[in-house]
Amino acid sequence: MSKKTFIFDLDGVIVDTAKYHFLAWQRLAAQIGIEFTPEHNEQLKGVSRVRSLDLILALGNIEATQTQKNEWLLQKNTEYLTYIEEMDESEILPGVMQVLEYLKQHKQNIVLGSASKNAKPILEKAKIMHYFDAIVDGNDVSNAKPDPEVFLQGAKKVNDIAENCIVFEDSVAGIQAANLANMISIGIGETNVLHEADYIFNDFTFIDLSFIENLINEKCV
Ligand code: B16
Ligand code: MG
Repeated sequence: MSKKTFIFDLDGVIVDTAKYHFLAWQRLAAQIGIEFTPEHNEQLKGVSRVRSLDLILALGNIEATQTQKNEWLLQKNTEYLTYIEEMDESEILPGVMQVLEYLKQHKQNIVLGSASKNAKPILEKAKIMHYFDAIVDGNDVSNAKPDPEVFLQGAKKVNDIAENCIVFEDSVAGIQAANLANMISIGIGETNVLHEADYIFNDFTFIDLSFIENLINEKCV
């Protein structure tokens, strides 16, 4: 069997932390006087913390000083971390473990490519840190998705070339980043949202292990 590099996004692919981001952003938005709905939250998927705040402030046409923004960012993250603190492996999304296990057994590279600066504590809480050969998160990159930097850094960390990498992503920006990196993109979510992906599955329970086996054995381009 050949060796490929499988890069996983975190929020929305491995765990459903979007609901916690939502609760924390919603409380902050309400405090500032902005209505923040689940639909708005959709637009923050895969988007960095700083950019997320800017998008929320734009909803309410609010301008703020950098000092004020930093305070709000800290407040949001402090609340978000209280939810993360309570997390455990039961919050791993259905079907993910089966794929991680298969890749590990078949000695494939497994890499994390996330925009989150909280990726490591989340992996620890979910008790799956040991599956990953490399981690690239929001602390490592300077250019957010759709810039391919996060995935290119991931490939580099395991000494692989981009054409040998497969990316699992739930956000449009993440799929675009994978495509720009010349990697195979697999969208996890809805077809009408992630239509730019090479393959799309509703969730990991729809991924057959024979599909993963074919990806592993597919020749590099
Ligand atoms: P943090 P991903 C992203 O993670 C989330 O989808 C996005 O909603 C969040 O704002 C971003 O991480 C930053 O998260 O505040 O924890 O640094 O999907 O790229 O794994
Ligand atoms: Mg995501």
